[in-house]
Amino acid sequence: LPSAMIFDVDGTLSETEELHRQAFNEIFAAEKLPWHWDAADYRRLLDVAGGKERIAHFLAAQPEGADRAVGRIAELHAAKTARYSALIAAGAALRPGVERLIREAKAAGVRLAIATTTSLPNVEALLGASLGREAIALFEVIGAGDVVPAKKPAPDIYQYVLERLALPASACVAFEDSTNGVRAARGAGLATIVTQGMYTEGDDFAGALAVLSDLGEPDAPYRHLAGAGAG
Ligand code: XBP
Ligand code: MG
Repeated sequence: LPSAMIFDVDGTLSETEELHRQAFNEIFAAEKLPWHWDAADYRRLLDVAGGKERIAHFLAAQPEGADRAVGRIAELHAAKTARYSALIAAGAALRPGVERLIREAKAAGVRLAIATTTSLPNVEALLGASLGREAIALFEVIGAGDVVPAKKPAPDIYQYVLERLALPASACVAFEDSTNGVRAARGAGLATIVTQGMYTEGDDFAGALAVLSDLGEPDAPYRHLAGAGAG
């Protein structure tokens, strides 16, 4: 067993990106900003990790209107975080197998941590809504949001978490869902297991230890293999 498991949040613990997208769009509408990100737009925008960085990247490509928002990115993003946390609190499900892995790992003495680009209130809202507030304490280290200036694919957030765990990368395993996430974890020297998600299926996961559809559930071990033998 590894000494610690380090989990990404968005796309890995839960399919949260549709709620992030909804929260961004609701804030644009509330502020009368003429933008709406559809799913295809958002898939491209996910190349830039971090909500503030994503808005800035988007604004830089707008032919007009961006000047109304460019000085307000932090304010717009704070409103988006508040909206997203409320959406998550109203209902959030973990991906298959996540709760079982977390609980079995903890029971076996494996230390648990989080390395995410998203903001801490969002992590707490997700864990609280899915596992209960007390589950936040299952994670010994939560590296989130702006605690490191360079977001994924930079390795900084994983290095931050490893330092606080006081463990070498070789003693840990990372769980990720995206190209940026794998690059960050691999950049920190971590073996990385990928569970592909709705926005990341088929992406480049070069260097990953394994690429899975999900972490499975013991009562449905062959579910995602349906059709695998065809052809
Ligand atoms: C997820 C992200 C996050 C969320 C938005 O990346 O890129 O930016 O989409 O979160 P990862 P914030 O799963 O690789 O950490 O708006 O709170 O930044
Ligand atoms: Mg992710």
